[in-house]
Amino acid sequence: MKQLIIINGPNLNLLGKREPEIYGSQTFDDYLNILKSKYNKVKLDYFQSNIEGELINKLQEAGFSYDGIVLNAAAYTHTSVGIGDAVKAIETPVVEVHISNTFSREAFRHQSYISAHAKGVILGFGLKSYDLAIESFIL
Ligand code: CA2
Repeated sequence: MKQLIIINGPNLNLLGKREPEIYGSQTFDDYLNILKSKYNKVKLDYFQSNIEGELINKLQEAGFSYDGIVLNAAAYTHTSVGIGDAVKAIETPVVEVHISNTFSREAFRHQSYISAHAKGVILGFGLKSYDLAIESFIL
């Protein structure tokens, strides 16, 4: 059985509770249950933190044992050399995911410190971006 982990960055714990016009009205916990039943042949773990160092620790911990990492580093995508370095350093392939189309938003969201080290990038499909990332690991 493939082992995947979704790692979500800062403020994604507010999904479904704030800014539904951008990020939708579903909480991530509800969506995670849908993902788990849809991809029941996969062992799907989940980690969320608002703290950069905790995200780096989790990438290092998961990055030598899991088959794939689905990473939405949220705002740290655009600022964190440390998270980019961690993605580069680990062995497990990382698919970078964003709910919104970051290229149709402010210019500062066009920069990613992760993309160059990711296996691929999926963005702009709402929460479906996570489905597509999981599928990229199982197809
Ligand atoms: O579109 C995405 O998935 C983002 O990674 C989301 C980040 C944003 O900084 C990136 O540019 C694009 C923001 C996540 C914040 O999520 C919230 C959810 C509900 C309410 C407020 C924030």
